This record gives sequence, C-alpha cells and structure tokens, in this order.
Amino acid sequence: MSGDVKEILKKVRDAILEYNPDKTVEAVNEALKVGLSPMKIMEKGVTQALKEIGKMFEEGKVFLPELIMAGEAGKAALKILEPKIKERKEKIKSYGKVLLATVEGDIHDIGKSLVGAVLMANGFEVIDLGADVPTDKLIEKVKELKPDVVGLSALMTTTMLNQEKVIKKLEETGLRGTVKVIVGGAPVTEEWAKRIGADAYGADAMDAVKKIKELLNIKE
Ligand code: B12
Repeated sequence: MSGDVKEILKKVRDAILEYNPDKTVEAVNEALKVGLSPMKIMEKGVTQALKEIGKMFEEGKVFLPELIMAGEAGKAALKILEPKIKERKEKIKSYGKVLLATVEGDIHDIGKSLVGAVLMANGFEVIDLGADVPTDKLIEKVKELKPDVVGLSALMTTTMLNQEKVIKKLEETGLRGTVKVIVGGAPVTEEWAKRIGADAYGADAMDAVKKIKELLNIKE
C-alpha cells in the first residue's frame, strides 16, 4: 500500500474513532476520489475501527454512548459505500436467492448489510429482512419466498443461540431440506456452525460468496 492510501484509510479510521459521522463521510468520499475500492475502504477502514471500539468497550475504556456514536459513523460510511459495492461488475444471471437476516434480539446490521451488498455484486438475488428478525417471521418468509440459502447474522454470544433456534424451527416445519443455511457474525465460528447443524460458516463478506457458491455447486 502506498503512503497516501495508508494515510487516507487512517483518516477513515480516525474519524470513526473520534465518533464523528460528518468527518467519516468526508474521509470516505476522499478515499473514493483517489480511487480506493469501496470494499477496501469498508474492510481496512470502517470495520477495523469498529473492531477497535468494540475492544475498548469490552475493556471498559469507552461506554454505550461511544458505541452508539461509532455505530452511527459506521452506518454513515456504509450508506455511501453500499450502493457502490452492490453494482454488478458484469451482467450475469442470478446465481440464486439468498434471504438474509440478523437474528431475533440482535440489532447489529452493518456486517449483514455488507454481506448482502457483496452477494448482490456477485450475482445473487438478496432479500434482506433487516435486524432483530423474529424466528417465526423468518420461517414464514422461507415458506413464502423459497430462497436457496438463508444467511443468519449474530453479533452477540447471547443471540448466537437464536441461529440454532432458526435451524431447529426449519427442521420442525419440514423446511430444512429445502434451504441451505449459512451463519456468520463476529462471535460465530466454524465449530459453532457445525454444532448447530448449519451448512456453512462465512468469516466475512467474500467468504460468504465463496461458501454460498460451494453450497449451490456454482463453478467458475
Ligand atoms: C457498532 C456496534 C454496535 C452498534 C450497532 C449499529 C448497527 N446498526 O449495526 C450499537 C451501538 C447499536 C450496538 C449495540 C449493542 N452492542 Co454492539 N457492537 C458494535 C461493534 C463495535 C461493531 C459491529 C460492526 O458493525 N462491525 C463491523 C462489521 C462490518 O463487522 P461484522 O458485523 O463482524 O460483520 C462481518 C463478519 O462478522 C461477517 N458477517 C456478519 N454477519 C454475517 C452473516 C452471514 C450469513 C455471514 C456469512 C457472514 C456475516 O461478515 C461481515 C463483513 O466482513 C461490535 C464490536 C465487534 N467486534 O464486532 C460491538 C458488539 C457486537 N456489541 C456488543 C454489545 C454488548 C452491544 C449491546 C448489548 C450494548 C448495550 N449494553 O446495550 C447493544 C446490543 C443491542 C442489541 N439488542 O442488539 C458486544 C457483544 C458482546 C457479546 N456478548 O457477544 C460487542 C462484541 C462489543 C464488545 N466487545 O463488547 N453495538
């Protein structure tokens, strides 16, 4: 990475670490102007800063107001970058339908939205149900929309349990065989995915694309 690029990405991180949405927007626009890819700005700028703030929150160095302000700065960045990430590089027919949701009890939606945007850019039809989606509503939507894949995001150790709940409900309602399930989110691991009977785990947005293509047998 050239010095300039490093400097601009640092500006994005610093703006978020200063909990300043306006400055974040300014830095993101500057990064776009010099030709940085929206994904790079998101991953090497926004996500890294949010992780850092999460760590400080865990260590009791910052508190809820800071977490909220950082979230707002992150959302402001995503608002600019999301439509740019969604743009398809080429006209390809849809690889399949993915239903995305952050599970019940969990309002974190930045990571899920990023995953959705990257899936769209890579040729998937994405239906995003949003955050804090009740398990029963999700099941209803699977019945109604017949997706190929359901992607479940959870950002807290407590709400990870609701990923398992969704899979159990899919089994109970006889829908499990009709749909593949991929899980993700900061506390989620490959091991957890296996334990709850998910078909795959995605560590980040690009990994989600790779794993979903594998699940649907899409070869290129
Ligand atoms: C921003 C933030 C918030 C914002 C959220 C704003 C929003 N609209 O999303 C606000 C302020 C609202 C918030 C609230 C809370 N938060 Co919070 N938050 C964060 C923070 C700092 C960043 C999350 C983020 O957006 N990261 C950036 C995105 C891009 O990364 P990501 O979400 O991990 O997503 C990537 C991957 O995980 C993956 N992925 C994500 N979803 C999916 C889905 C699929 C299908 C796949 C394949 C992949 C995938 O791909 C993404 C792209 O690479 C994290 C810290 C952290 N380390 O995660 C804490 C964190 C998640 N929050 C935490 C807590 C405790 C809370 C609160 C309970 C605080 C409180 N006392 O009220 C509340 C929760 C309220 C609720 N009921 O949900 C804890 C959770 C701890 C735990 N028990 O597990 C964390 C870990 C902070 C910490 N270290 O203590 N938070």
